[in-house]
Amino acid sequence: MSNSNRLRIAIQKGGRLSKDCQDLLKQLGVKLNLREQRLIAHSTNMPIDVLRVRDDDIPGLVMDGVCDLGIVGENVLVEVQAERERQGVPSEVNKLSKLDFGYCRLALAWPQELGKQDKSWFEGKRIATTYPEILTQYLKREGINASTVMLTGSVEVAPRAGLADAICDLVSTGATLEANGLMQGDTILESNACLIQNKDLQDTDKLALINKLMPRLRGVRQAKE
Ligand code: PRT
Ligand code: ZN
Repeated sequence: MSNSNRLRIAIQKGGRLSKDCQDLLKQLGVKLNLREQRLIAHSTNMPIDVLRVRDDDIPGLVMDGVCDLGIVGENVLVEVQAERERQGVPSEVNKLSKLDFGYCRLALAWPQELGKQDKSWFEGKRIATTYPEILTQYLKREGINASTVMLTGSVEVAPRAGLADAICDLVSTGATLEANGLMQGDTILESNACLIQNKDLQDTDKLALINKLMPRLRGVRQAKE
């Protein structure tokens, strides 16, 4: 458990969610000194510390109680949750809110020249992905016997490089798939950034602070609508 009496929030250090997370904290009235490249940024006006880490580490930090809150893509949350469930380590969190940024979908794709394909085409194929747990669950659900090839980056080049027959990757505009001659198929998961809380959090001061921030968050979200 986090033994600090300051509320600890994990956000992505450098990546697609960083700017939106920082903007959101600002809109919630949390003043931060983010100038230095430090792991921890202390708020100057509230008892809050912000931990800036890789997005993949955020669910685990919250599940283990190292951080009280975290902002992460649902894609990463679901993947880490499935992996930890399999390992028998704590994998639950309280999902406090969906956020209005980081939208993307996890979708299957294959070389365009093969034309339209249905699910049966995937039988016996190799599918490259950064999300092997989510993909494996989908394949099981659909009764497809295919293998997964784990890649942490450049998933879209895997078919051309001969590493896999197809891919399962995040898509937002579709430009990456198009640039790599890939055709988009089924969406496996739709994802947004979300705010998560450690499910065992009991510290009354921290809970009171979260209760103060939540209406502000709802206000920020409504203002955007
Ligand atoms: O270093 P760290 O591990 O923290 O970052 P990362 O490189 O793992 O993640 P990052 O910063 O790329 O993405 C963080 C989160 O942003 C993801 O987990 C998603 O929740 C969300 N997100 C939203 C996206 C995208 N949109 C997205 N388009 N994450 C990745 N992409 C990639 C995708 O993998 C593909 O390479 O963008 C490309 C496709 O984009 P389009 O627009 O060409 O379709
Ligand atoms: Zn990552």
